[in-house]
Amino acid sequence: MSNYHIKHLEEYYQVYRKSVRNPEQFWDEIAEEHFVWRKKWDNVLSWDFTKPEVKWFENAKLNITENCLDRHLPTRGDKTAIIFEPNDPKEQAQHITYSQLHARVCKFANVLKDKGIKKGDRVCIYLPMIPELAISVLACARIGAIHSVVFAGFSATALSTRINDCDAKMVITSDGSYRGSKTIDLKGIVDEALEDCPNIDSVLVAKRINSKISMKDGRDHWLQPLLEDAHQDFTAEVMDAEDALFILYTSGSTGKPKGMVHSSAGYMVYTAYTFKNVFQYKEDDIYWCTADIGWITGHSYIVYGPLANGATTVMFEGVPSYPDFGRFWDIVQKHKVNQFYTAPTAIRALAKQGTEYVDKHDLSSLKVLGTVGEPINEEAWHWYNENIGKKKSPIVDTWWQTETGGIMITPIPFSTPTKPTYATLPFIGIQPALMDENGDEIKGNQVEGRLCIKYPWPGIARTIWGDHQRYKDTYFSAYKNMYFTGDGAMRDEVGYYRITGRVDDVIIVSGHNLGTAPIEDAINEHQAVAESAIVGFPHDVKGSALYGYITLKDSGESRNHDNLRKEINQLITDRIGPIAKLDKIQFTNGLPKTRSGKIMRRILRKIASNETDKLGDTSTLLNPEVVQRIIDEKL
Ligand code: 7RM
Repeated sequence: MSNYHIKHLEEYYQVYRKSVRNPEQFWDEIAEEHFVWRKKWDNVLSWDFTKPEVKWFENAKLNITENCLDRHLPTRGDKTAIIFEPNDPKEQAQHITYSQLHARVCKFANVLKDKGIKKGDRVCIYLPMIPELAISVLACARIGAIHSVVFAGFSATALSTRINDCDAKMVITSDGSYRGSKTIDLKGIVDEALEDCPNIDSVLVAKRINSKISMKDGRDHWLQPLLEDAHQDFTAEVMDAEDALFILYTSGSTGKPKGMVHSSAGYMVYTAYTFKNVFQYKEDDIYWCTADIGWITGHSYIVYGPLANGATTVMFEGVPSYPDFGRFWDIVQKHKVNQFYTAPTAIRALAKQGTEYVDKHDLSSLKVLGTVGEPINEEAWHWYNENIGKKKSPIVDTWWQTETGGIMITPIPFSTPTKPTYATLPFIGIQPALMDENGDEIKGNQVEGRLCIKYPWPGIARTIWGDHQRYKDTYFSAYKNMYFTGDGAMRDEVGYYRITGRVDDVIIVSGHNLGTAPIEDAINEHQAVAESAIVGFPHDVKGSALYGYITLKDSGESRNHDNLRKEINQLITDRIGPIAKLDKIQFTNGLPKTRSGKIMRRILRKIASNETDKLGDTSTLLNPEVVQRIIDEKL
């Protein structure tokens, strides 16, 4: 029996039980029947969460691009693989077939090879959402180079940190990018970043906005002429199942970003299998995920998962508000999108505009709606269900992480009855556990705890680049023999999960994970700042927004506060990016601290959220007197 495509709830339970009773046999069958291998594995799984070490499909050989491209050529060569929808709706959309995509990836791989890129080298990709982004990702995979895509909204400092952390040799970028009515000078940002990156040998530059940019002799090369001259065949490099496919950076609660490393075989099997089932993708469907490929959602569910299934995947360059707030619905109508996957923050922003823009469009092609990135509030869920899905398209609220590679807790549409704000049931093969503060598992239903996973799944990240100890400390040390997610969750009376949010110092703003520590580090660089603490507070569009409590040095006391606020947000923009700017900045003459000198962010969080009645006992603080003052002076 093939368990590749689950079609009803009974089947889900049956396959789920099978997948947890005998995971190895289960994944062995999925991997065997639905992918092409250069050589099969000797062993399905070996693992030890105490080291931690996880290996799937040991000694198997493959190239993920043969699964995403070559194998489709005989049957789907003329099928559209990627629909590129440009920022400007007046510019023609591009339909790239599987044969064309294959040729373009091969040409690109030849260019990489020509420029000295070899298997195992790291290549940093800093591109807007244009076809070259997907193509360069696949070209790296084809040659066996490890791609590290950096979201093109990150600043020069954030980019150079990521380039240096993995010691990349090459950067792939563009002359600039379009974002609504604006253009962004991406090449300028790269040039600035590279002042601190001595090991970059070459920069490939795609032409997008035709701006005047400077090209450094010997280092920078225009991409298009190189591609034109390149051969359109490239024999895929043979990769080991456990060879790294890519690195993707995610914020940590402390210090520098974590370069999560994903494998070749396990990641492929997991993203393909989840894609097929979570979106119930059928041949000829048009699937659209609005994420940027700079995030894991784009890696797994714009590029690899859809292409491994021979799907048609939409890539949108623009923003939901340009030329107006009807743009998403315009694209759904234009391309007859069947599956639509977006973030709660986008839904809230669009819901704010009422239904005027929605009503003007024909959304009848939609069959499945998805959300990802943060908890979806009840109001947004209903708005999405009623106005976009017309109560006919199930909503899949998918919980997962950069670290998990693919979707972990989710309804299966048309099988799992949905429930607003609940991600519902574990996906096939996923064994969640809720843990209490003493490290014991909380069994039974109607309980709440910290969300862990008890058993490996093929998509789990294998390490943090260059820092296996940090991987162990972050994910495998809080609870014995468990992967700790950093999230809290509830389990209801029927076993459905509801994710309640982060339990660490990560704040999710508009679906972007932001660690408080790097933001505080940036603020503290300001010469007038003595100390700072960042907390999240509820925001009707962003989900959470950032509230900063800042104490000034004596020298800063006389400065104009509004100017200081501007300078501080500029510093954050320079160090991290505009997504990390603070919504509110309150200057205060002290921060509440424990006796050991730790800032009590819990108290600051309550104040920022107007929950001062729930402060609890503050008398044990080192400086309880500052609390009332902060409340009185709250913004
Ligand atoms: C895919 C992605 C991971 C964090 C995760 C959660 C939060 C993601 C949901 C969610 C509630 C969801 N990767 N999160 N999906 N919270 N419901 N459906 O977002 O690495 O960028 O973020 O996002 O806190 O730990 S991520």
